Amino acid sequence: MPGGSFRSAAPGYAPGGDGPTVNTDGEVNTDDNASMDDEASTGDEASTGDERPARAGWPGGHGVWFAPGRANLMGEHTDYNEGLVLPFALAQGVTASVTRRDDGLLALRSKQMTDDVVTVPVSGLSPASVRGWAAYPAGVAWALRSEDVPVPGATIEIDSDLPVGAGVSSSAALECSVALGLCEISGVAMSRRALAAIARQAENEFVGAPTGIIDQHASLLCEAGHAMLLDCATRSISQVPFRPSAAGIVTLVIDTRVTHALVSGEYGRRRAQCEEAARQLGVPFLGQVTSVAGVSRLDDPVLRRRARHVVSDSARARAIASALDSGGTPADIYRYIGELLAEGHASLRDDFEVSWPEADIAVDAATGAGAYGAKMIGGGFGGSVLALVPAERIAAVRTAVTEAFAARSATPPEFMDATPSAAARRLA
Ligand code: GAF
Repeated sequence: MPGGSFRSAAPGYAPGGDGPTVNTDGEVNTDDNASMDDEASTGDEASTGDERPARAGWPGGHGVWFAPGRANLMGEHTDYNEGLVLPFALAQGVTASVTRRDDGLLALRSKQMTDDVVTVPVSGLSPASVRGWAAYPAGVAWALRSEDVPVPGATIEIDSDLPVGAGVSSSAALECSVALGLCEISGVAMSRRALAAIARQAENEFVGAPTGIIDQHASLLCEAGHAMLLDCATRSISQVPFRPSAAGIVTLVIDTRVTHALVSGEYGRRRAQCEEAARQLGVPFLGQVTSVAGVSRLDDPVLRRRARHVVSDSARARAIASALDSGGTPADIYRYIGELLAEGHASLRDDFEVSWPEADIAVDAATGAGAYGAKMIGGGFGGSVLALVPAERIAAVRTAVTEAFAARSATPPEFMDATPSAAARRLA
């Protein structure tokens, strides 16, 4: 098969196969591009080629930080199962303008929520003490303080070009932009991995959404022109070259306009089912099951399907990373990845049961109009679909999806180019 070595990694779903090398120390190690220096900390030294040194503390007390959203090529609901994920950062994201203040107050404003200005004393923050969008930045301040970071008062002004509840990780982008800013005005340098943990802690414990680690890691650690294979058990990262536009391919996000909420019960129920499946299989996490055959011992058909999704999606993530790293012919590689996207979507729809009608419509319409493949991204029950589309089919795909939605009287979808972009950074 032309460019065919990557195919060997896919069938059989055996994580641990011949994917890109993963360094167990958690360092990036696979390709010719500079890796994210995890010890370089919070500021402007991200993967953008900006060589200025990290600053632990900024006497000026004001700055602007940007953190991107993400799309996930493969590995949905595998993060909290300690499996593999393969996200890439978007060009779109959240900007946080952070100004230190001396009165101990945290004032939170958003250009997208102008009627919801929140002002709270930083010292009075406790889980669930702030609700709505402001809980995310407030939660970050709380989580930093719980790690003994002396977060002062601050005025934080948010702007975003990410749709909320669309499965592109607007919450993590909000958390991560604020985390970078608060750390720096507090005079503390933290590694990006530590910041990802802080941001996740804010989401889990302050907001109350029982999410995994993919979104915060993607926002803080992805690299431009790459997808990031993250082993959620070891936290090892491999940056895999991913430049679809160089191969004449568009990565298109189709926002189905059905919004989701991760604090709602279904996400937590899936997580509990996975934990129960792992318990019955005698492993701490499903990510430790290395082949789909390994889940057949589960008697309960629902638990068996949930586990099969987790194991097979991890394997697909590794297979896609291997394909991208294979040096094969781009058309072959992307056609193959498209097949895996289709498999991944079917698995999320039928085994994990987190898809929703508009996502299935978008996947079918996009594929029917010439996309190599498409799948839902994010937690499910609403949000977006990611499609890999040959550039010459992009207009046809958009039209087909729009018409399919109109035929079912669904809210018209919105489209977003998903260009693999750089991680969070200081803008000013
Ligand atoms: C959401 C969660 F926040 C992630 O942790 C992850 O589980 C994802 O859904 C599904 O892959 O984005």
